[in-house]
Parts: sequence; C-alpha cells; structure tokens
Amino acid sequence: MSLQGFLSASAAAGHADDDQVSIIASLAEAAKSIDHLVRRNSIVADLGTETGGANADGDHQKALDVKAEGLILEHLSATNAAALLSEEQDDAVLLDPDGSVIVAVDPLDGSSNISVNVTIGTIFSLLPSHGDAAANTLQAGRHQLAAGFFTYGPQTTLVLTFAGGGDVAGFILCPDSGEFIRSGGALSVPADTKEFAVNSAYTNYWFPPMKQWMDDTLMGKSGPCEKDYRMRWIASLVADGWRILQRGGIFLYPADQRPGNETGRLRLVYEANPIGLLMERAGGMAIDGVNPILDLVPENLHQRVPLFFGATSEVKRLQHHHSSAD
Ligand code: AFP
Repeated sequence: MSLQGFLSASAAAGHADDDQVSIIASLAEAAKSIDHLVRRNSIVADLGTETGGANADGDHQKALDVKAEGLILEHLSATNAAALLSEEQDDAVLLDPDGSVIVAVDPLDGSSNISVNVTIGTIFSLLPSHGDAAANTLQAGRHQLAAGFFTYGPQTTLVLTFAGGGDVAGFILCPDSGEFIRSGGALSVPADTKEFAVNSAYTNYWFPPMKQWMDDTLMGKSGPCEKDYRMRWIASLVADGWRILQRGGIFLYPADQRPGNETGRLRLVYEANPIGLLMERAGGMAIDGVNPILDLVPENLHQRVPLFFGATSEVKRLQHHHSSAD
C-alpha cells in the first residue's frame, strides 16, 4: 500500500481528518526534497557546514538544518496548517488563522552526522489548534493528533501513527516510483531485547539512578538482569528509534551534570512527544525517568527533558531505579 492509500484509508476509518491527511502528505513531499539534498551533499554543496547562526537553544545551525526547515515551511504553507513550531525558530510561526492543526518539527535531527554519511531525519508532531494556535503551542503530548519521523539513510523511511486509531505504520521511499510504500504490518516494539542505546561517554556526569541502571546492565548474565546486552548508539534519535521499533531495545538520554544538560538534551515538544506517541501506540513506553513523556505539560517551546523509551520491561527497570531514588 502507498502512503496515499494509507492516508485515504485512515481518513475513511475516522482515524484522521482531511486536514491531518493533507499535512502528512505535504510533510512527505518536503521529506522527499530534503532526501534529494541529503543524497547530493558534498557534491552540490556542503550541507554540514555551520551557517554562523544559532537556534533558540544556542545550537549552531548547519546549512541543512535551515534548508530542511525552509522546505517544510514551503510545503506546509500550501496546506491549512495553523502554525509551525520548529527547533530552528524561537517562537511559533503562525500560518492559517483558520487552521485546525499545529505542526511541531525537528527539521533535521542528527545534524552532527550530516557530514559523515550517517542516518539523519525529520521528526514531526501534529497538535490541535483549538481555533487559536498562538494560545495552544504548549500542550501535553497526550493531545497529539499524529506523530512520526522520516529517516534519510541507506533507505529513506517514514514511520507514522494517528492518535485516532490504526497502526504504527512504516514506509520506505521506493527509488523507482518516488512513492512511500508500506513496509510490512503494524510496528510493535518487541518485548524481549538485549540492546540498549546510550552515549556512555557521559557516565561520570550521570546521576546515581542512571549509574545503577548501567552497572546492573553491564553485569550481564552474572547480574540482576541475568542476560548479556549489546550497545548501539547512532547519535541520531530517528535512527535509534527506527531500530527499536524493528527489533526492540531501550534508548536512554538521561539528565546529567554537564552545564545545560541538567534537565536532559532532547526537546519535549518536537522530539520526545512524537517519539512517545509512537512508542506507546507500538506497545512500548516513553518516560522522563518517572513520568510518561506524554503526560508532561511543556513550560516552553524548547524545553529539554530526560528521555527513555523502548521495550516496556526495560523502561520499567529504568523507572524502578529512578522511582526508588532518594
Ligand atoms: P544533533 O542534531 O545536534 O546532532 O543532536 C542529535 C540528538 O538530538 C539526537 O538525535 C541524538 O540521539 C542525540 O542528540 C545525540 O547526542 P550526543 O551527541 O550527546 O550523543
């Protein structure tokens, strides 16, 4: 089934309305344009170079960060999206005042990987505008209408879910037809796993609960987990997320004692929330260490949170360490 077929079936089943469907279709077209740039990086331009600009959080912007956002805004402007919330914009970009859907995006996730040919992506979340987008930019992720992400890697993929019902669906961009084609059935986080994804370079900065989790995990068969694990860390949330949806595991990005990371690195509105909706609807979990990500009400557009997601049993083990902490 093509993405267009899936969107039509989702609308017919009442899982999505016409505005949500048209916005997802426009994001897919923007993703195809971003993919086109990614595959010509370092041929027509070096898209990993810093522009000299910085986003609201002070992250140095790469050329592809800015181009990706421009393509998304161009495509959304042809829809009736009410507003765009973006990692690259300080505040909401107001669009159609009569629009019913707010779109939150990380236009280019994994920017540090642009210049080294490692999978990167675009993350998106759809929220209801309630007739006043400017007043409804800070909603808990539980209110999302839809969420997903694109990956630009060995394959160009899309994972998508509608809060109104239906599968967590995976798609692959067919190089021959130029269309996103459904890949397999409903995505569900495998319950059993032996993989974890964390950047262990920061171990010395972790707070005790995370250190205890890691100590138990690394003890393998001889420890409380009674099994050996292997580690994967791609440093692209979308790539680790795609792998976890396919073969299970747990992703961990805790708060740590490095300046600026006291509440974590990943952003709640346009990274943790969409991942959280995907994981919960795929039978997994996503928490900030204690609470479900989707229950957190953002304090500001670029709020950072600790993020742990993946197989329920693994996330619950991590949650136990945090919940039992003093
Ligand atoms: P960049 O977009 O700045 O590369 O950050 C990517 C990211 O937000 C997320 O995709 C990764 O999981 C995480 O940061 C990698 O963080 P470290 O570079 O600290 O490992």
